[in-house]
Amino acid sequence: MKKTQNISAAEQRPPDEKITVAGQWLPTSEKTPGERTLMKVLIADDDPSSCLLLESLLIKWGYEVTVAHDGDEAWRILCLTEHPLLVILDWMMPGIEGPAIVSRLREREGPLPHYVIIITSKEKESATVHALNAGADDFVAKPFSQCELQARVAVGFRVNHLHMVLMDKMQKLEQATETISRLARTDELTGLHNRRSFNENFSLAISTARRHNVPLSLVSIDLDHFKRVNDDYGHRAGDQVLQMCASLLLEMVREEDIVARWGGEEFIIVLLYTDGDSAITLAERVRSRFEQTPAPLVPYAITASFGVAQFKQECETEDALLRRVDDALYSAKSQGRNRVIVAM
Ligand code: GH3
Ligand code: MG
Ligand code: MG
Repeated sequence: MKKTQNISAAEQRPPDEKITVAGQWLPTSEKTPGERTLMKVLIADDDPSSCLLLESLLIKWGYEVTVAHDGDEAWRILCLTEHPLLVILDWMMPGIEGPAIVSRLREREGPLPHYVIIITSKEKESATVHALNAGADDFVAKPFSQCELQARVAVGFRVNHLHMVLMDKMQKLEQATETISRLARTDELTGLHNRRSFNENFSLAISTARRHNVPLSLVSIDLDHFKRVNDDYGHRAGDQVLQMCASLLLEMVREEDIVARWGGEEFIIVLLYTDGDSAITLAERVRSRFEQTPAPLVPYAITASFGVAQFKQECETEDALLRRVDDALYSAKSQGRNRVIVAM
């Protein structure tokens, strides 16, 4: 004889889940704050006895109930910042009627939509159609079966729960995208803008300078004899020097200036609203600060060479400006390092 497996529903359940009083599958025995929010239900019904019955049933099933005795009161409650997302509305009430409340709700739904059950003694098929077309999620005719109503309210809870899970995942996805986007633009060692971010910001700054006819200058920086630091004191010492230089640069510029790691031991600063003379002053201040700041793990201060160039609005391309500032930097190197040279 074929052996049949007779497993009860309880045995089939995953071990870490349980059925709550609302008949819902929920992870673990404790509800999260979000799930507790979802257990809040608004009942709007002008018939006192029907209202009382609904309220006592829902409380018995584990929900937290708010009651409104007419449509206007229901709408006022639904306009409060913290209000139930599960809504049971009588069709005909003084003030705004059930279907009209649903229509209003649907017009202003946010990421967590309401689940609305319309409940009424109107039994015609057209009433169901009207309620659903107005935006209701479900329709229950009076007198209702308690089991059926419990199951239908539980569906509402489940749908709202799914919306909440989805919203949570979307928020996490947005945060992850933001983090990835930030990392893609940041130099890992120094936290400065990387080359990609520099390119974007540089182009934007050049456009602004052209459009508004405001000055823009570049300062290009290359640490002197940096290879020796690595060779003599190790790569870790070299990394720490780079981090120290980045911190000094950030300390010395304005918030709106763009400081980027151009590559290796080279940095570049975009100074919008800054003419060549002011850029020279800044470069000279930085040069002097580097010279006077003891480097970590290295027994001497690290110096740097600087090229400075002011953007020629009328005629210059981005590449031409970069070439000029680079040439100035090379001149600083060839003239003995630890100096600021202005581009021709
Ligand atoms: P100069 O004064 O002519 O600029 O000489 P330099 O030694 O600074 O220039 P060179 O181009 O010969 O060497 C640059 C060195 O920078 C070599 C490379 O190993 C080092 N470097 C580049 N990136 C990093 C980094 O991320 N960490 C460390 N520790 N060193 C780096
Ligand atoms: Mg270099
Ligand atoms: Mg160098």
